[in-house]
Amino acid sequence: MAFVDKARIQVQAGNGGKGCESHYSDKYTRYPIPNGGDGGRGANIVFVADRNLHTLLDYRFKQHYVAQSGGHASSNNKTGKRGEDCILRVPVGTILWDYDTNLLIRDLNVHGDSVIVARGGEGGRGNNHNRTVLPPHAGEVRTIRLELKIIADVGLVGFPNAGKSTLICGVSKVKSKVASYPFTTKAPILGIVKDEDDEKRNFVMADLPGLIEGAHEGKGLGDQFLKHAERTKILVHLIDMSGSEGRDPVDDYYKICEELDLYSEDLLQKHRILVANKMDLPDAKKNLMRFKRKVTKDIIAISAKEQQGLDKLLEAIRLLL
Ligand SMILES: Nc1nc2c(ncn2[C@@H]2O[C@H](COP(=O)(O)OP(=O)(O)OP(=O)(O)O)[C@@H](O)[C@H]2O)c(=O)[nH]1
Ligand SMILES: [Mg+2]
Repeated sequence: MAFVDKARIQVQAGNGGKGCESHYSDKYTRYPIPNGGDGGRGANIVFVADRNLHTLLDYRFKQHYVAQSGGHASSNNKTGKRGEDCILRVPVGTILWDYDTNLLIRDLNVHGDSVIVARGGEGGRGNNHNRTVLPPHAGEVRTIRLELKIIADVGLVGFPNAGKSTLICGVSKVKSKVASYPFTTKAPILGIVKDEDDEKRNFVMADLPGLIEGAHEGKGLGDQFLKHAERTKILVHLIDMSGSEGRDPVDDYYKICEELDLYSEDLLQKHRILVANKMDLPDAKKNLMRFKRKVTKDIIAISAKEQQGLDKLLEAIRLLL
């Protein structure tokens, strides 16, 4: 499934620092006083959910993480320094599994959620207070499987050839196949629409396969992906305003609405942004005027191919999100 992102990494928590064996004596002490401190604790490996991240890509490039060891102790009762935790940030919705036992560790589904997956080793014991010196413990080593079910913020719906793939290619880095035959897109494809100035304004857009009449009954590529549309926050409904292939944009609009409604009422109730695409083609202006008279004036005109009107569309999406 295109909606699942996976990675596997090995983590190693920090080892404990060595404890110290030492004695204090001066000319007044009859018996030397033991004064070796304890070693510092090794650092933990911690996962934290972060809403500004969207993929596990980083973890596919770097697969080994080692946390800091604890500092060694010294005489005069000085304890070793504690290792600083190694924080691994993952997108909200990431599920962590132990690779070897296949047991669930944690489902990090709220921003800021955190979990320690590997504990740092205890520091070695020093000989102060007349204790025996003990060696430090090693940090935990673990293989973790990460799984992310990406939930798109925005889903693109519309007839085949409306220009959904052209649009997602224009606003994100994802490559979705564009061609002039219907059902070019056969599985959902996700793209991240970035805002250069503010990471918080990034969102995930899903290019969904085209809808046709009867999709709710499974016609065409049908309802398998309407399930995905159900999980998005808003829908962008794309209409080919040029009326190419002898199609009528007003008709197209009502047909798609009907399909969404027949599939589930929730889908029809979802926030939707109407978009008139292919405005660079000759008949588009005339059709748009008719569309505004007959259906609604609330529609954003763009040309996905010529990259016109995209800023206005992205602004409208961000406002709704
Ligand atoms: N002139 C013009 N052509 C466009 C525009 N947007 C898309 N097209 C063309 O329309 C055709 C279909 O575009 P796609 O982006 O593949 O359409 P789609 O909605 O993803 O289609 P499916 O994946 O089959 O559902 C391609 O030949 C595009 O080049 C546009 O704004 N203007
Ligand atoms: Mg497509």
